[in-house]
Amino acid sequence: MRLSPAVAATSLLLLVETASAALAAKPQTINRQKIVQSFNVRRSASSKTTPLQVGNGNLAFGADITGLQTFLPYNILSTWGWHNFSLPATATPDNFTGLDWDTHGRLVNYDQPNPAEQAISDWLIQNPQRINLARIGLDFGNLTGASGKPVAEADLVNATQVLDLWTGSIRSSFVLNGTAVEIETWAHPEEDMIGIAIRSDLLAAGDLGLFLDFPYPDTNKFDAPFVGVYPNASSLKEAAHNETFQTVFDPWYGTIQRILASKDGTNGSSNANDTSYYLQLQWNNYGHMAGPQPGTNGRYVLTAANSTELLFVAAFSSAGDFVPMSFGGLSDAATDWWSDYWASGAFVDLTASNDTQAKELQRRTVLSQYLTVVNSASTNPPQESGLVNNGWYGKFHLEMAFWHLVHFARWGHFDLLSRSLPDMYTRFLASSIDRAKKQGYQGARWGKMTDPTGRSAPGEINSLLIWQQPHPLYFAELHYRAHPNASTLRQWDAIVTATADFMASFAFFNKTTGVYDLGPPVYPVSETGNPNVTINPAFELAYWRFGLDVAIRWKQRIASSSNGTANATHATAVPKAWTAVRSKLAPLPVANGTFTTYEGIPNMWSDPATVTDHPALAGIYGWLPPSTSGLQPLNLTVVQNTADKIRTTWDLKNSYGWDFPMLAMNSLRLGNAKQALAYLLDPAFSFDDAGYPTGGSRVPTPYMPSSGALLQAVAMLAGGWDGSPGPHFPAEWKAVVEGFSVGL
Ligand SMILES: *[C@@H]1O[C@H](CO)[C@@H](O)[C@H](O)[C@H]1NC(C)=O
Ligand SMILES: *[C@@H]1O[C@H](CO)[C@@H](O)[C@H](O)[C@H]1NC(C)=O
Ligand SMILES: *[C@@H]1O[C@H](CO)[C@@H](O)[C@H](O)[C@H]1NC(C)=O
Ligand SMILES: *[C@@H]1O[C@H](CO)[C@@H](O)[C@H](O)[C@H]1NC(C)=O
Ligand SMILES: *[C@@H]1O[C@H](CO)[C@@H](O)[C@H](O)[C@H]1NC(C)=O
Ligand SMILES: *[C@@H]1O[C@H](CO)[C@@H](O)[C@H](O)[C@H]1NC(C)=O
Ligand SMILES: *[C@@H]1O[C@H](CO)[C@@H](O)[C@H](O)[C@H]1NC(C)=O
Ligand SMILES: *[C@@H]1O[C@H](CO)[C@@H](O)[C@H](O)[C@H]1NC(C)=O
Ligand SMILES: *[C@@H]1O[C@H](CO)[C@@H](O)[C@H](O)[C@H]1NC(C)=O
Ligand SMILES: *[C@@H]1O[C@H](CO)[C@@H](O)[C@H](O)[C@H]1NC(C)=O
Ligand SMILES: *[C@@H]1O[C@H](CO)[C@@H](O)[C@H](O)[C@H]1NC(C)=O
Ligand SMILES: CC(=O)N[C@H]1CO[C@H](CO)[C@@H](O)[C@@H]1O
Repeated sequence: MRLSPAVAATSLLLLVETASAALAAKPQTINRQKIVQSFNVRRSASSKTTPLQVGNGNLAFGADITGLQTFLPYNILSTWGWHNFSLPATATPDNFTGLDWDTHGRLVNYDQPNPAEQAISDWLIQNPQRINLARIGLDFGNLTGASGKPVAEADLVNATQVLDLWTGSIRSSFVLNGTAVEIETWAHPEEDMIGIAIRSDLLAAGDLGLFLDFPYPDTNKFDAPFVGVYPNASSLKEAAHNETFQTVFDPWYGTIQRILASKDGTNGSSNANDTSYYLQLQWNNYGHMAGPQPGTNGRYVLTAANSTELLFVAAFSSAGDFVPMSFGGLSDAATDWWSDYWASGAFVDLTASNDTQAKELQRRTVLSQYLTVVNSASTNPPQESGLVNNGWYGKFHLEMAFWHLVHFARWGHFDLLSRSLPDMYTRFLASSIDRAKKQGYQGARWGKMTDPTGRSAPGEINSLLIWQQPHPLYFAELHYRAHPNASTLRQWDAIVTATADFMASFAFFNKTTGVYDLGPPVYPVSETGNPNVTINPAFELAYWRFGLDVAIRWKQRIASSSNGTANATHATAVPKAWTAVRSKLAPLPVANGTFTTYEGIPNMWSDPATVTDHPALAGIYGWLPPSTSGLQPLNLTVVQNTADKIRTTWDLKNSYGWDFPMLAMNSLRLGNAKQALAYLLDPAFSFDDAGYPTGGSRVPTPYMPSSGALLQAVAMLAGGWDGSPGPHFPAEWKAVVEGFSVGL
C-alpha cells in the first residue's frame, strides 16, 4: 500500500478517535480472541475453487495446501497492478464516439459499444486488465513423487493447514519423502509485502526451494480461479508477447523488474501505459537465485542449501522503492495490526446460543470480517471477486462500491473506509463532471465499470444504470454521523454538491403530469426491461429522495457551521433546483397495493422476466431509511404488501449475493427479525468453508458484495437504526453486542 503521508495520518487519527470513542463508551466484555480463533479455517487438501488468503486490502496472496502456490496457481493481485494490450491497428481511444440515443426529445451521447467502432470499443472494455503479479511455490529440486513423476499434492502425507484469523497468517505442514516440511505465510498489514518461512531438512539437502513464476495477462472477462496464462516453450518461441526481466541477485537479496510491452510498440515503452513493476526480495541464509529456467516464462528458483530454515520476504511495487523488512519484522507487524483490528470496532457474540443457525451466522460474520479487510479495504473499491481472482477484467463497479464498503462504517472501522473515501470520488470528480457535461447535465455523473483512471467501460447497461449516483451522499452522511465536524463537511462538500447537481438536472420535468421523472432511457437495479420505456423505477426514485434530503441538509449544516460567513468554495445556500426536484419527484409507482419495478410495468407479479434478479423494491425501506423531511411519506401498508409479494412470488432461487441481506434489512425494519434471519441463512445465500460467498451460475466464486452486505445486515440486527436501536436478534440467541452506533 502506498498511502500518501497525509492520508495515512488521517487514517491513523480516525482509528484513534474511533477506538477511543468505542472504549470510552463501553468497556469490552466479549472474549473476542476466543471467538475469532474458534473460526480459524482448517484444511487438509487444496480447494479447487478458493485459496486461503493473506493480504491487506491492496495486495493479497492466495495459497493452496502448501501455504504457497505450488500445485494450484492461485493469484497475487493488487490495487495498482494493471496492464494494457496493444491498441487496435487503426484506432485509439479518441476514435471512440459511442452512440446517441433519444432522451426526452434530444440526442444524448452514451458510452456504448458502437458497431462501426468495434475494435476500439472492445479494447476499451478489455483494457486495462488487472494483472496477476507472480506465482510463488515450492520447488522440489530432484525429488520425485510416486512412480518417478513430478511431486504432486497426492505425494504429501498428513497435509494440514490453518488460517489463523487473529494474526492474519497461514501455517501449513506435511511430510514429503519421509521428511517434515513446515511453512508460514504472512502479509504485511500496510505495505505490499509477503513473508514466507520454510522449515525442513529437505532445504539443507538441496531438495527444497522456492520458485517464482510470471503468468502472462489475458483478456478473459472472468479469470477464475486462476488469473493469466503460463505460456509453454513453444508459444514463447512464437514471440506472442514482449516481456523482459531485469534482475540483480546477491547472496542475501534480489530484485526482479518485470516489463511488459506490446509487440508493436503502440502501447509499449513509447507511452506511459507500459506495465512495469518490481519484486524486491530478501532471504535470511546464504541462498542462490537462478533463472529464468529455459522453456519457462521467467521462472526463477531460490535454494538455500546451508540451512534447515528459509525466511523469505517479497515486496511488490510499481516504483521499486521499498526496502523489504525482515521476516520477523513483517510477522510482528501483522500480529500487532490484526489483533488491534479485532479488538477495535464493533463485535457480535452469538456463542451463548446453541442454535445451529446462530453458530452459522457467527461463522459467516467472523470470516467476512477477515475477508473484507484482505480483499476490500483498498485505495480503490474492490472488484466483485476482491483480490481472489479476476471478474470483469479486474475492473470495479461504482454501484457495487456501496455493498463492498459501507459496512466498514457501521462496524467502527472508518480507518479502513477512509483508504478509498472520499478520495476515490475526489479523483473521479473531474472526469465525472465531463461525462455529465458532454450529455448536457449539470454536476457529476459517476461512472460504472471502472479502472483506476476513472474511465467507465463502454456498455449499454454501464451507461444507463443510475443507482450508483446517490451513493456518495449515503457515505457522506455516515461519515458526518461518525465525525460531525466542519472538516467532514468540507471534505465531502464538492462531491455532495456535484452529485446532487447531477441528480437534480437528470430528473426531467414532465409538463403533462407536473412531476420530475427519472428516465427513459434508464436501467433499474435489476438491469432488466427495455431502457427506452423504463420510467420512474421505484427504488431509484426512493434513492433520489434520500440523496437530495442529505444534500439539502448538508448545505444547511455548512451554513450553520460557518456562522453565516460566505465561503466562495462552499456555497451555503441550498440550490433551488434541489428543492424543486425533491418536492416534485414522481411518486413511487404503485399498482394493486404494491410497488412496481417501474411505472406502468405490465404484469408486475406474473411475468417471470420481471420477478427475477435483484428485488430492489425491498431496498426502499430497509437499506434506505424512510424520509424524515415530511415530504412524500412512505405508505407502510404498500411496503408490507410488497415485502409479502416478493417472499411468495419472486424467483429467489435465482437471486444471489446482496439480495438476501437487502431482503433481511427490509424484514427487520418491518419488525420481522425471524424472517430477516431466514433470508440471511437462505440456502441460495451460501459461504464456503473459508467464508467465501459462493457465486453460482451467474458469477464465479467468490462474490464479495455478499460479504459486505451480510456485515451491513448484521450491523442493523446488532446496532439497530434511528428510532429503533438494537440488538434485534431473537432473545433465545442470547446475543451480546458491543461498539455499534445506531444506523440510518
Ligand atoms: C482514428 O482517428 C484518426 C485521427 O483522426 C484517423 O486518422 C483514423 O482513420 C481513425 N480510425 C478509425 C478506425 O476511424
Ligand atoms: C433505444 O432507442 C435508441 C434510439 O434512441 C435505439 O437506437 C436503441 O436501439 C433503442 N434500444 C432498445 C433496447 O430498444
Ligand atoms: C527420499 O527418501 C529416500 C528414503 O528415505 C532416500 O533414499 C532418498 O534419497 C530421498 N530422495 C531424495 C531425492 O532426497
Ligand atoms: C501421519 O499422521 C499419523 C497420525 O498422527 C501418524 O501416525 C503417521 O506417522 C504420520 N505419517 C507420517 C509419514 O509422518
Ligand atoms: C540434481 O540432479 C542433477 C543432475 O542429475 C545434479 O547435477 C544435481 O547435483 C542434483 N542436485 C541435488 C541437490 O542433488
Ligand atoms: C520489446 O520491448 C522493449 C522495451 O521494453 C523494446 O526495447 C523492444 O524494442 C521491444 N521489442 C519488440 C520486438 O517490440
Ligand atoms: C553455503 O554457504 C557458503 C558460505 O557461507 C557458500 O560458500 C556455499 O556455497 C553455500 N553452499 C550452498 C550449497 O549454497
Ligand atoms: C447448550 O449445549 C450445551 C452442551 O450440549 C449444554 O450444556 C447447555 O445447557 C446448552 N445451553 C442451552 C442454552 O441450551
Ligand atoms: C473555505 O473552504 C476552504 C476549502 O475547503 C477552507 O480551506 C477554508 O478554511 C474555508 N473558509 C472559511 C472561512 O470557512
Ligand atoms: C410524462 O409522464 C407520462 C406518465 O408517466 C408519460 O407517459 C409521458 O411519456 C411523460 N412525458 C414525457 C415528455 O416524458
Ligand atoms: C463561529 O463563531 C464563533 C464565535 O465567533 C467562533 O468561535 C467559531 O470558531 C466559529 N465557527 C466557525 C465554524 O467558523
Ligand atoms: C491507450 C491508452 O490507454 N493511452 C493512455 C496512456 O496514458 C496516458 C496518460 O496516462 C493517457 O492519456 C492515454 O489515454
